Amino acid sequence: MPGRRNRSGGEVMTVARNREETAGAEAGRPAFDVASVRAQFPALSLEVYGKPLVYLDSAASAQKPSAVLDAEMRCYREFYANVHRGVHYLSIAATAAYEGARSKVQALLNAPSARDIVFVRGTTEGINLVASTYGRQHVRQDDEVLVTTMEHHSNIVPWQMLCEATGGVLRVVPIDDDGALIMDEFFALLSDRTKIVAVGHVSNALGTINPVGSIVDAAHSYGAKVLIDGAQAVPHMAVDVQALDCDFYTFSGHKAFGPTGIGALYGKGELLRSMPPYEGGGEMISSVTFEKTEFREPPARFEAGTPNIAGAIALGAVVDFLDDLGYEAIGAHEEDLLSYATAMLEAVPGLTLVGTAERKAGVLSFLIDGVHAHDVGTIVDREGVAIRVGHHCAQPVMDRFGIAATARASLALYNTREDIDRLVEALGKVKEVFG
Ligand code: C6P
Repeated sequence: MPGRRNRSGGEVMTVARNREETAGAEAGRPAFDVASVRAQFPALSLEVYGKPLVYLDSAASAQKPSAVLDAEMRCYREFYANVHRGVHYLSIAATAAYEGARSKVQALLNAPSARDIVFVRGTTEGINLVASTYGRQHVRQDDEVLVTTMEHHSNIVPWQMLCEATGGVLRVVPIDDDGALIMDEFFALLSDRTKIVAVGHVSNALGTINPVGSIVDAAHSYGAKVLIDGAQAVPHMAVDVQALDCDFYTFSGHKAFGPTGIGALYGKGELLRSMPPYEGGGEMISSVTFEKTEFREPPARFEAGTPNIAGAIALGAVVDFLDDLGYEAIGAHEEDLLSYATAMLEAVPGLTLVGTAERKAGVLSFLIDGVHAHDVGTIVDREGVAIRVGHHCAQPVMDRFGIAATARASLALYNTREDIDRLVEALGKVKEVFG
């Protein structure tokens, strides 16, 4: 995948500084043409309430390009059978495509080996898998697991459950008023008791991009392992797990333009090999007797039962799709959009942005004076604009800011400045209704 990765340090994410500098500047790539990108997403030409849809809810789940939809359908139509279980033609073809998709995800994350990639249902399952295997193995009474205030519930609850079961202690790194991690507090919380640090690469509620490279380095100096929740990063930026040196990295396909029910967990090979199984069942064993079962090497050990075959193959098509566009061009486009959206929203009377960290991805959480977020969401919906409202499965973030909910517009590579203009126009209706 030439030209896509930035290996120049621990923070491997590519949000370009300046649109002109990089959009289309990657060797041999056509310029990022948002109109032609949009044309690849059938859902983006829908009308709702008689108005063209503006989709600003990609952090919840992204729309799907035809190439991904076709890849999934093609599998079912042309080469579908169970994988790793058949000697017949279709099973061999499906297995080759399924394992091919694993290699594509390996390349996406720059993992050293395809064996380090476990297919999971999504980020939630990836985190639960690590908490219930590596976590159960290594966290003992009074050991500590570090998370941050800005984590999604999926990166809190599994660790809380682990701590309850083992006598471990959950510690929380606080965030400042802009929604940035307070790194001094993180360094102060690290100790020889820290066994796991679990941190989001990008916050779904605030958009903050965390300095995950520095977090990994500091955690490793205490012998702790680091899991990065990449659910909100992979759709937007290049991720290089080797440069980051993280121990685990997980993401969901559906937020990255892929199907629901498929995602991936990267784990360092030696860690995965040392971990017990997550679930028991077919294909994760090398032999079974009633006395004893021997387990297979990873990733099979962690993929009990028939996997989401077509979903995994479609996830492979996501990798091709992102690779064709190039993360540099995607990042430049989204950065331009984020600056535009930030300025436009800041100019809306009575609107306050929640999450103003210096390093941000395309998430704009906001409050409107005197109007409940749910009313904001409902009114803009009638104008054809889809946003999310609520606590975004990040209640501790809401508590930190002393609020119950925000309205959240989240951006993806297919959004345009016109989408932002439509949002701002729709917010004008909120003002009309609530005065
Ligand atoms: N956030 C949102 O609207 P799953 O549900 O397993 O695909 O992803 C869970 C998850 C984990 N971490 C982060 C940072 C996330 O943003 C999410 C999902 C969605 O923000 C749905 S709650």
